[in-house]
Amino acid sequence: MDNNKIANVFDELAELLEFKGENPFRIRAYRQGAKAIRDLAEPVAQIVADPNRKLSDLPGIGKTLVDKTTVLLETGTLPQLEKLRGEVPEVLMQMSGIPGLGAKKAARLHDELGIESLDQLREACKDGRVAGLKGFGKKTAESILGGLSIAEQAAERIFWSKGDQLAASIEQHMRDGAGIAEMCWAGSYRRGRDTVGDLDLLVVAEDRQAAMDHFEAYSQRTQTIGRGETKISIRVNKAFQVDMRCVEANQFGAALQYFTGSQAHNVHVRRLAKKQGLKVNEYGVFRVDDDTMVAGATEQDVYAAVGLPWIPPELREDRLEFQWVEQTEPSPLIETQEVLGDMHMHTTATDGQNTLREMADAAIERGLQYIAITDHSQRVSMARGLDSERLLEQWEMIDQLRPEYEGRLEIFKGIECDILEAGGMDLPDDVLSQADWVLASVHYGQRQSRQQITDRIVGAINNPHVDCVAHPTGRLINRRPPYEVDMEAVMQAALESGTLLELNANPARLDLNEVHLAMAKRLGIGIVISTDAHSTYGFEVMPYGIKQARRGGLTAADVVNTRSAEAFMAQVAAASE
Ligand code: DGT
Ligand code: CA
Ligand code: CA
Ligand code: ZN
Repeated sequence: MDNNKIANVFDELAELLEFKGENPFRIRAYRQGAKAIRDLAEPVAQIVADPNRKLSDLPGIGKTLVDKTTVLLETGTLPQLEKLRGEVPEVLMQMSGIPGLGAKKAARLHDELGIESLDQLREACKDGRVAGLKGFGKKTAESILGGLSIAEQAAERIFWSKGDQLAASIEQHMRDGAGIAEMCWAGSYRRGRDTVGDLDLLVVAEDRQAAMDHFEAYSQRTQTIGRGETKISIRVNKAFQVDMRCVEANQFGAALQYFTGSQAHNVHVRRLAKKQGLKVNEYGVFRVDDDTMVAGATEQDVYAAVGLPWIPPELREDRLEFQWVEQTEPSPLIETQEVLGDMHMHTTATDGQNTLREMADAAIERGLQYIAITDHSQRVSMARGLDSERLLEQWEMIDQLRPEYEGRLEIFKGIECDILEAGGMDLPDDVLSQADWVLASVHYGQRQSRQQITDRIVGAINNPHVDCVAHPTGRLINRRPPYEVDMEAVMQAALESGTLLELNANPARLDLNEVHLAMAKRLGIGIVISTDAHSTYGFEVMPYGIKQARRGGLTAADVVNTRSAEAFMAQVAAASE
């Protein structure tokens, strides 16, 4: 059993226990354990097998989790899981996957209205039965309906980061098989879309049947949807589809170009080709008059044949790329290793899982040169947000730590300060003025009108102490739409005041999105890509932010935290003047 499967078991266990009304601490322990295992850089089995190491030394894994992991590794299942599955109706599990519908409400819908399926739930929301339940009301019924459609979309499209884990695992499996000469992912995954509908793999194989057999032998396959001469589709983990196509080596580039898409990009390329008497399809580039093949083995050849430089997959949306190629020397898009600082993270002072010192050490290990500690402000009471006093104490601690880290890591005194519902900042100006770095963010009152939200954010931007707006649109992919906010007004204000905008690299956020990033770049607004790490593992999400930045056409020059700590702070200081 791999880490992901074990983590899924613990998540399911937590979910089931919640329905049974179990001790919340126990439930949380399972969820934390699931996350810790999912985030591990090596197989859990390896640690268990090593007599010199203890699983319980890992943060977030207590004795119960150790025992259960051992049983899972040995037997592939848990008696407790099987038992609970039998006790909790499946529809309850489905309902709990709906945003805004917790275990308690789901149980009442099942018990009091006899809801046995999501279709029945939808009906009951529409015909007023849900609204009629005590404590539910019309608003709840409406939000459940909204949640149902979000959940449906979520069932179809997965986060890019999840697609990435699955792709890596399948790729590893395929490499173990013999006779694969070439292999590359195509589709939306290769383009780095924030969610992917399915995965598309292209291979060149000596023996196609053998390659397909091996593909079908993938351990997480649950079903084969279809298998033909050159294409096979399987289902993985119940819902997710993975396609594999076998192509000839001399057509690999053409197939890769075609199946990477996007469709809109391909339409544009074909139009350019046609003007030159060429046609492009998944088999190659051909002269229209005599059908001679002029390219096909590599993508470079295909693009060159129609007079284009090779275009990074992230740009292939027919949005920016045909301007990008017009540059005399198209500038390379940003790479993860160009990022030198991380300007958004949390510690145990609020809702982070690691101490300031642990975060600093982990940052050095990642090769970062500077970080800003940005815990929550007091309004975020759920996360024990900092009031002025506690914040000043934290900054004192940073002052004390600084000499120890000199020459290794610059630690900036920051804060993620809430923008209050009524407008204005959550901490007084005389405190904010002492910070090196102030992030402003909206966490409450997200459903206010467009005018209200826009005014709040623009107000924060115009506060001279605010340096950057964190996760500017507030979206949570598959879970929550962005706030109603006038981004043009926000960008105009940011431009005038020199305030920076964040690209939050958390794979569930990726906020700003690629379209807004391109807009910011065009206007010349500085972007800061940060992880919003809530633990030392949290730094790992940076590449997801970089993917998104590349989709927005960003180069290192557009991203302020690719500069040295000194240059970064010089720009921040210049904006405050
Ligand atoms: P997804 O899977 O919904 O996240 O998005 P894609 O872009 O991966 O779409 P998918 O898997 O249906 O197809 C992969 C690529 O293959 C797509 O981006 C473009 C190309 N493609 C697929 N079907 C067609 C088609 O009917 N016409 C054209 N021109 N291209 C297609
Ligand atoms: Ca796809
Ligand atoms: Ca596909
Ligand atoms: Zn944060």
